[in-house]
Amino acid sequence: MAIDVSRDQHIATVTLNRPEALNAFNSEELEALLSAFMWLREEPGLRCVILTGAGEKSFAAGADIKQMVDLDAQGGYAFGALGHAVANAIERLPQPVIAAVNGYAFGGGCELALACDMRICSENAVFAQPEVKLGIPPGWGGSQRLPRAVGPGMAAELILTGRNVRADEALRIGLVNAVYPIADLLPKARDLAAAIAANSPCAVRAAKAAMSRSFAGNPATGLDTELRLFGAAFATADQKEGMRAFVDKRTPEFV
Ligand code: DAK
Repeated sequence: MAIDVSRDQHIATVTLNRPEALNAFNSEELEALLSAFMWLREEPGLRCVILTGAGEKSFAAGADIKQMVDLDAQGGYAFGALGHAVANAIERLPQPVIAAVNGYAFGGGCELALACDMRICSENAVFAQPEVKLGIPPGWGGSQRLPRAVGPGMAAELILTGRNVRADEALRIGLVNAVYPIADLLPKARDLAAAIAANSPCAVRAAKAAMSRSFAGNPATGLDTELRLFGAAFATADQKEGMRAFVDKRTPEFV
């Protein structure tokens, strides 16, 4: 199977596992990844997801160029739509998703990392949106999500030149939150996931849902969403427990 899913208590790890093609995605992998995320959203007790690639060389080298080479416009649209469905499923997962980028994140690989809530990477990571070098524009959301992550001017430079971004630059421009030696990447991703999972699951989901609206067109819509979710949080047991624990000077226990 090209997509591996494992679970440790509140945290799931999804591993892209097609090392012979540097974890590039063909339709089969995309379908499997979509199924995995549709399944994860219903998993009881799941609080955080880590997305990573197998091996020490590549997170994902993008869409499968060998599969795309002969596509016509209709086939290209269908392949693009499948990539969109996967990126949207990641972005819309109620639980936060951390991309642990362990090497190349090119094209669709970079775009799936961008659909995650946050990215950390290894020292050997290299990011790029090289689609323009292949005669296509980014097709899995990179034109929308990269400007959000690094600002419109830097996104324009990266998308229009297709140049590589190494880990130190990725950190500097805000594409990743932290850079680690490759051996430390997954342990650090798990630490980050555990820090999230220790918090109120209701509040974490509400915060993710509200943040997702901050880029959904009209900022007023995002602010309205934030206000609605903030009010709704006061109807949850998590809010009662979290605030009661503070008052009682103890650690909250969220169930
Ligand atoms: N697709 C298919 N196979 C790939 C691949 C890819 N993206 N990347 C690597 N491979 C395969 C290689 O062909 C090679 O296979 P064999 O020749 O051994 O059979 C194997 O993985 C190892 O690769 P290399 O031998 O090239 O390894 P190196 O270490 O020398 O180089 C590399 C690593 C990552 C620098 C290089 O492989 C590379 O440049 N790969 C291509 C990266 C790339 O350009 N990715 C972007 C793909 S385009 C849209 C829909 C979708 C998209 C856009 C629009 N619309 C509908 C509008 C998405 C676009 C993309 O993601």
